[in-house]
Amino acid sequence: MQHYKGPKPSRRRFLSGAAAMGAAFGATRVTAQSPDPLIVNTQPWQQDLGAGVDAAPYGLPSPFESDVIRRNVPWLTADPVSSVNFTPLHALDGIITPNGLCFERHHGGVAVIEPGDHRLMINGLVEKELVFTMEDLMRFPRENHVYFLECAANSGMEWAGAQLNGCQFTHGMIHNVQYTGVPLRLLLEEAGVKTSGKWIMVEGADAAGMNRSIPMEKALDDCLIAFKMNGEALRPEQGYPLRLVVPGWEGNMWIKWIRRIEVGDKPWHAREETSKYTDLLANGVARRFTWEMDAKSVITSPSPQVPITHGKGPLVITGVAWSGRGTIPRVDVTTDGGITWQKARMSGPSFDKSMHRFYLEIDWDGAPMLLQSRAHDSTGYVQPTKDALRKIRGENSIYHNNGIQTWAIDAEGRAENVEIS
Ligand SMILES: Nc1nc2c(c(=O)[nH]1)N[C@H]1C(S)=C(S)[C@@H](COP(=O)(O)O)O[C@H]1N2
Ligand SMILES: [Mo]
Repeated sequence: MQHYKGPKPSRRRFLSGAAAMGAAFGATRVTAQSPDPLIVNTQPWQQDLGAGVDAAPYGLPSPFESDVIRRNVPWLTADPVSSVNFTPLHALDGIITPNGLCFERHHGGVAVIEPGDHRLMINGLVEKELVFTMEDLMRFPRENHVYFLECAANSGMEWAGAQLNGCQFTHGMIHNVQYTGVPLRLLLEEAGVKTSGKWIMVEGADAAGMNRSIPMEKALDDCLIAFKMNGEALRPEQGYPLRLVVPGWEGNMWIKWIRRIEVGDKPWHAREETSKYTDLLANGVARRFTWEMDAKSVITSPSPQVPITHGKGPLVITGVAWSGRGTIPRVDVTTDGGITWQKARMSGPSFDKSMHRFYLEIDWDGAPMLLQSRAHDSTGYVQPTKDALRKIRGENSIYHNNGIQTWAIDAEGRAENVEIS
């Protein structure tokens, strides 16, 4: 395990919160002696007409944002077809993940499906087995909800100690979008679930199929059969034309390109295979099902990919927090490795099982910091330290690592992934 050995920050320096901030924000005083050529001279982009409304029928980000992209870690998996890439959390703000930046996790690559050829079947322990076309689904009442999807393996590489340098890689197996879809409950009611139907098995139309089991209680609660994300059609990578949304539960149950729902009396895994996503506990016993994602948070800036470049003075610390069990009413931030904590400012909508955005504005004195954030969810649960998690779950786990993340900031403003204990 890699532990932090740098200078320990002292308590004194960090008592200055936003309220104590006396310094001016970052702006240059205008004087006749030092005119800024970028404001006093006419710039090239002011001298010619720009592109017209026919230049970009589907708009893309500014070319100056070309670094804000999903990235993969080639050594993580043998093949990009059964692999994962990561959301650039460090470069985003607010709570919504833009569609083109949502991380992807495929077991058999992206299926390309013409919506007219797509079918969704409900079979098994139902009164009538049904097949829906996309057109059929559009006739059911639909709902809009913002939910996070987090892969159970998010931060999994960090169990044994600080490893990947950037929140894109340590925490980027998550996205948060607004879904439009039909409540799964309505489709199951249409088919008529028999009283013996206690589980659903959900299957994708991709080469991997997946076949995941979900208890009937959850299926009838808040699951959606979604066809839109952030207002537009699902991206192929996210399951176009249909995906299952399982709010608050681990990503691998959110079947993409969903084509079949089989109602059964027991979990599919009990019949066909063993679960692929198990949590190995300290006593060597594997926990077969862990569904809800526990409360978690991470500081997205400053962080290893976003060092502080403006020197000391006013500094905006920001990050995201989420819980599979509700909302996030509170996030605490420490700049001294947990000696003192300050309540961060939450900003933006607070939806159930959605990402939340927090900020802490400080007056940075230019000394090293150990930055951490700690989420509290609406059930009262508080995000644990990594050491506390290891005490319960041992050193051999991969999945469901929701421990507190530490970034060590040096006097130059550079950030590094470390662990302190
Ligand atoms: N059909 C199908 N559904 C799938 C997968 C898959 O490979 N095939 N991967 C699962 C896993 S493990 C995760 S974490 C999420 C990832 O969703 P995303 O690609 O939209 O991020 O989809 C899940 N649904
Ligand atoms: Mo996953």
